[in-house]
Amino acid sequence: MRLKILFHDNCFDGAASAAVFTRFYLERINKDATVEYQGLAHKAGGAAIDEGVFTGDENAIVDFRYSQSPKLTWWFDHHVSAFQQPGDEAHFRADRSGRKFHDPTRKSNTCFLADTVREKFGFDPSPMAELLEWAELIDGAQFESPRQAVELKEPALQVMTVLEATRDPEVVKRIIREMQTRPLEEIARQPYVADLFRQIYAKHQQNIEVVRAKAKLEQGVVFFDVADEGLDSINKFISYYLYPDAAYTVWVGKSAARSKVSIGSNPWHPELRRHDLSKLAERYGGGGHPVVAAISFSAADLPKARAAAADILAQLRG
Ligand SMILES: [Mn+2]
Repeated sequence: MRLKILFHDNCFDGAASAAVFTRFYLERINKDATVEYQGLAHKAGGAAIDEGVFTGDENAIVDFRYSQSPKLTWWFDHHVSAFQQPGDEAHFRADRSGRKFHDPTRKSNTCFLADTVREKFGFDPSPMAELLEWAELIDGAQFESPRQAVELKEPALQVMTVLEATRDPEVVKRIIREMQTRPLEEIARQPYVADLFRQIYAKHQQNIEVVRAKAKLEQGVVFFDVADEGLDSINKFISYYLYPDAAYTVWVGKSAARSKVSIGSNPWHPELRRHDLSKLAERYGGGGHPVVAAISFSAADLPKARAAAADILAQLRG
């Protein structure tokens, strides 16, 4: 029996969700299953998930949007924008399998999944308590301070950084396998993680300087455009490290594969929030959470990404 687990790629919550689901499945559903992993990334225009990814006898998606494919047998997500295709939500509501779950009020998909399979399938998630705590803290942006989120001293945050930055799917899969049994401190100490972290951290220090040079705070909103630098993923708290009193950040990035507009609110100043960023992003084909969202465009559509960012900036500053 082959189990395929599809998870939100380059994301601590996505990887931790995959680790918890694996342990649950092997303990409570089928201990003899062989497990394969594949990360899913958001595509331009919110395109449907390619049928070709469902290669298991059972297929699970965790921390990523819904699919109406009959091959999808398990689903757990907490994104507000989980239903992107016409008919997705009605299809989910009509599902009677008892194996598909959505709760957009949950901070982390990892804890949502763990709680759900504990209640419904008698899984004991307590050996994974450390992982659950960090997933909740990271995905809920419950860091003590911008300093904690940007200086990355805790092992869990080093693992998070490697997961977010690596383009090597084997690294992500190895971390998912190790998250099932090993403490995060032990994972962070291993050379394949520690060496990558050192490289990424050096780049991260450069990114802080790029943002410092480019970012402008006006009317409570930080804006910067690092598309020309070829950056499309940076630590999302740098702007609050530099501007602790900002309410929002809007930035434009670009990689070989895509152009991207990222929108976030300052987690340390929730009282300054006046917009639902998920709704704002949906107008341009993106999505996410009320407090943090993003819109992906093709690499060639950088001018469209810039126009969307300018539009959103005007709305947040207005
Ligand atoms: Mn998540």
